[in-house]
Amino acid sequence: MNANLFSLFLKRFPTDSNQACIETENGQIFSYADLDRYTARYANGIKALGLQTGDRLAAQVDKSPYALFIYLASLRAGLIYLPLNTAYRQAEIEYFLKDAAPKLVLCSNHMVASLRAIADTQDIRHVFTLNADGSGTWPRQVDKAATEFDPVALAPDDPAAILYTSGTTGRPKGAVLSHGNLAANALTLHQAWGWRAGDVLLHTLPLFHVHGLFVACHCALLNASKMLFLAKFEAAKVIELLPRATVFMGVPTFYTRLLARPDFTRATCRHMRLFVSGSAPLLLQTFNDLKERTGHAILERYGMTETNMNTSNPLDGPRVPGTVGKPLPGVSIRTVDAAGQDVAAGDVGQLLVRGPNVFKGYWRMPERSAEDFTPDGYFKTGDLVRIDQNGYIAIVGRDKDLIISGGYNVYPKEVESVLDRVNGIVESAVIGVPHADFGEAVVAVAVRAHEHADLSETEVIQSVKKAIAGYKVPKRVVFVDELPRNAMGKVQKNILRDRYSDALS
Ligand code: MCA
Ligand code: AMP
Repeated sequence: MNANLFSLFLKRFPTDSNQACIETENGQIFSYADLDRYTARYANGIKALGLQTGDRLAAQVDKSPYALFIYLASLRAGLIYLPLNTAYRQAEIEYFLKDAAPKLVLCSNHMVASLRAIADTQDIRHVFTLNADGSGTWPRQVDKAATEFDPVALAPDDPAAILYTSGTTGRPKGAVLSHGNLAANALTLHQAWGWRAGDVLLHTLPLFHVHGLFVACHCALLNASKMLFLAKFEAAKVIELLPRATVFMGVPTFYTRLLARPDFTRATCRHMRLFVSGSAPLLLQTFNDLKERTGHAILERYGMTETNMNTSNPLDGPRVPGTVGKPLPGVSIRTVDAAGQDVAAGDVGQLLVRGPNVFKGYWRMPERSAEDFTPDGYFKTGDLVRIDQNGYIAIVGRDKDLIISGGYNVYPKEVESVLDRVNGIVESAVIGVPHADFGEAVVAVAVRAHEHADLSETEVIQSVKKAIAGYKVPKRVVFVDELPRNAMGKVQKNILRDRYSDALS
């Protein structure tokens, strides 16, 4: 049997393939037959360039049906897909392309100059544009390609995608997800969340991370459902479209933004079956407010780039706020102390996970891959959890220096390295502080050199903005004479977090 994930989607196509697969905000409809034709054409185009199974295809494209089609075509052609956040700046992209060495790069028109410049230095021969309106050099390139293409025969362990996630070192690692990983998780979620005939997904997440690309799209495709596509989350548009949807997925910021609007009501949600939240902690208040306003209990689940989804609150049965539910079918967990010993029931420990959803390692980093697994094959999540007597898991902290801002992960080390290169800054510490909209947001505490005592907050922010994606840029920079350190010389970030906890309120 062909383990190519695209074959699984093909099998689940609706009997009438003229049924709608995607409806865009301007009312354009793409059927499942269109999906088949576009992805076949793209896959033929990929092959015509001479690309082979296992070659990488990088895409930094604005969200649109075509962006989804290029991912699906990459699966179909047996390539490894490398989705890139559209907010990434040149230096970030340079690292990913160098590390993953793609043979083909697709991007939106407004990014092509910088991507071409990078591609030239890295000997990447094929750079094409693919815009959200369907224009670009790629559509022209594949215009005459055939609309049939047999999915390349693959084994379950064959890689489907590389998604970069940063680390404590600040050096991003490419998590390699296999066709088997993605298929297993998609089938599990489809079942666990009770997808049924007639479900319509309102899709407002970006298409370059696990949540929007895999969790949301895979479930809908397995269900032969229609997706209402918004190019990005906008509360007013979501409220307009919700009456036509039954399923919605988002990060907690989406829910707080919806609740901030009086026109988000029980009537808006009259056909809704399921609201899913993840990627960041959902506040009890948000859960309760949505329940009161609409009658719906948000279903919170928990996952990681390396593992896709590990746990979920139940579809039937109590959804317990402040918890991420129980392990999904097929997922085994352990909770261990710093020495790797299992902790007693009810105690806090690091969560370890094992299952068909869990990746096998990082791209070309065997040493990091080995470090992050136990000898018996459990992946160390770095999340600290407590499990209650009913088996519900609460994430109580993180054994990793990570800020989650509006559902995007920011690794302080990466931002500190950029800050420390700003002329006039001697050293810095980056922390996450509470933020009403983003849950947590980035704040930098920095020490200026004496001769640069007039360096301003605005200048620092402008300078950092040139180097990294906007969501990683500190919302505030506070200057201090020195950073608090412990006896070992380590910066005491807990003191800074306490001191600046209301910096953004
Ligand atoms: C945008 N900005 C942000 C963020 N997003 N700042 C901090 N945190 C953010 N999340 C900044 C921009 O740099 C810009 O700054 C200004 O806000 C306005 O940008 P804009 O794009 O207009 O913002 P927005 O449209 O309001 O975006 C907010 C958003 C978006 C809709 C919440 O961040 C979003 O879609 N988040 C979802 C992320 C996601 O998909 N996460 C899943 C990861 P300036 O004005 O200074 O230039 S997958 C995952 O984590 C795992 C595996 C899992 O479990 O799901
Ligand atoms: P990523 O780098 O995008 O894979 O981020 C994964 C991390 O996001 C996890 O290790 C958790 O720390 C966090 N995360 C994901 N879902 C949740 C959730 N529902 N509640 C709290 N944290 C979450």
